[in-house]
Amino acid sequence: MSEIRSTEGEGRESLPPELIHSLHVRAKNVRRNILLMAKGKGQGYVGQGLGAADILTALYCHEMRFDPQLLDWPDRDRFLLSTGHYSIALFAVLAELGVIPREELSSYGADESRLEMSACETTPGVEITGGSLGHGLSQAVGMAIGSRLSGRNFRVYNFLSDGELQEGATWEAAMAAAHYKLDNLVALVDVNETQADGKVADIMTVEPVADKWKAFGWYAQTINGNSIQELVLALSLARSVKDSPKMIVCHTLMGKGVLFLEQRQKAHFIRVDPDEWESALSQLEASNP
Ligand SMILES: Cc1ncc(C[n+]2csc(CCOP(=O)(O)OP(=O)(O)O)c2C)c(N)n1
Ligand SMILES: [Mg+2]
Repeated sequence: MSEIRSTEGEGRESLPPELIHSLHVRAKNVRRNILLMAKGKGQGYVGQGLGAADILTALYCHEMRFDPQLLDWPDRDRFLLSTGHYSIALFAVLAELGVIPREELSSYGADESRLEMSACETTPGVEITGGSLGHGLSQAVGMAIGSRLSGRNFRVYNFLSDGELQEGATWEAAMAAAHYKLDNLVALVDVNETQADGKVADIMTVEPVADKWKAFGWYAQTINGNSIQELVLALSLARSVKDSPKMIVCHTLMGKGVLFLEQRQKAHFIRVDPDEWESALSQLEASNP
């Protein structure tokens, strides 16, 4: 049932240009929110946020059944952020959708702020408390089974990172998801080739990522996670595949959209001077669209 493929170049013409344009505009807004958050305290997981902005935009602004006015709607699709330190990206898209007030963004990472550097489920719109890596997929499996048993049929999306694939619990959950044929479960892994202490390939390689998921009985696709077109197509295909859980392996560039952050060698945690956040914002504004 599982298959490895790339959607690159396929079917782009079948996607309405206005849809792609509107999602590009949204993704840029999300990136702006990320920079405004980082500017507040002068630091944060900005590289991850900018790298994952297109993934969260495609999910929240297009694919997921999610109503920002009805956060407790029982039939909503669930987005589970395993990687709590990517909270900056989640808050940015929630702010774009009006769930989090824009004025609050600058409090990211500050004492008493709801916008913690590792996401907590007490913040509106956040489904699980992340931070301790390797637990999100197990929770996603439980929720996907719960969706089936309750007859609600919501979908569950789990966002993982490549460093997180080194956690053994992830693979126990992967086995269970395939065993129960959880076709309402879609996982996306951000392969940015980096973890806290350096390059994933140097510390403990996780490649070949898609082959591993295929071997575990998942339907696997590999795409450019900074291409809105590829994300929209891959999510649509994942939705249509039956009888197995689905993995989308997303290759992304840390710092995407801000040249000097894209070129940074150590990007796991970024701390720069206040005037540099201003130039980051200017670089973003100058970029397309
Ligand atoms: C169980 C657990 N072990 C260690 C950590 C510390 N930690 C936080 S982020 C991180 C890096 C994980 O890799 P990845 O998410 O790919 O890093 P990034 O791409 O964000 O640089 C680690 C080891 C943690 N949060 N949880
Ligand atoms: Mg990584």
